[in-house]
Amino acid sequence: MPQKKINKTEEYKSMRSVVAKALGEDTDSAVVLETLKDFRWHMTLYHCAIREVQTKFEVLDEELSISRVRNPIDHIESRVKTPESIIGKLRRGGYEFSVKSMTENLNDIAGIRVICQYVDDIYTVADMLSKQDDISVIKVKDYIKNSKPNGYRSYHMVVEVPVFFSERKHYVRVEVQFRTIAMDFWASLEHDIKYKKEIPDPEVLAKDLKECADIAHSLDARMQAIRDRIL
Ligand code: 0O2
Repeated sequence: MPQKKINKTEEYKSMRSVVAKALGEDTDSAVVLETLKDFRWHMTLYHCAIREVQTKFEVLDEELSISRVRNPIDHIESRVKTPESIIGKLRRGGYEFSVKSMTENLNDIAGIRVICQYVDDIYTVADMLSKQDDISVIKVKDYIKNSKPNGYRSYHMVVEVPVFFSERKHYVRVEVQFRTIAMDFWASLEHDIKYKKEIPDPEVLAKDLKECADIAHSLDARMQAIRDRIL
């Protein structure tokens, strides 16, 4: 999920046509312009919320690097979902497209991925974040303890964080995915394959991927055990 520099004019034009299409209206219609204004404001909120949560992780990583003499977080990635992807996910869930519907029904418009070295680091960092008094944990899905049938492992947390503006503060939801390097390696390949149209022998591939997920899981466990022996 690397953040890339975006041309603001191009971004505005593209957002306007995507919103108009979703509403079934002309790009100049009043309802499109009004929705667009609100939509853009919310996108700003999501970007700001990501910055706040990312800073929290960077601070925790610094703190733990002193007490543990190593950094538990390998790296952090983030992204705000694109308008197309927001509209697509609302449709798939059977929801209408409106700014209210998107803020109420989607938890992962702002997403942060925290890649840790070891499984224990995931639980330590997640626990430290959830104890911060300006963070509310909305939902947790532990796909490490309960992996998905395809082999997917990750620890998902939806948090709500306050974003302060001059007039008032806004509470914004951010989805955090915690993974080890091995889990992330697997998930990236599986994600790429999911979007491929023509896959030869899909059953064989799914079986191979599941086996790789189990190997990655056992590698994580062994690496953790070695690490624990030398501490
Ligand atoms: P993308 O392109 O990564 O953004 P929720 O409404 O939160 O309860 P949801 O959204 O299905 O339900 O949440 P869940 O199950 O926590 O999974 C959301 C995200 O986790 C996905 O986002 C993926 O990023 C990741 N994920 C979940 N399952 C898998 C999987 O089997 N393989 C891989 N590679 N990633 C997975 P998106 O929006 O689907 O995709």
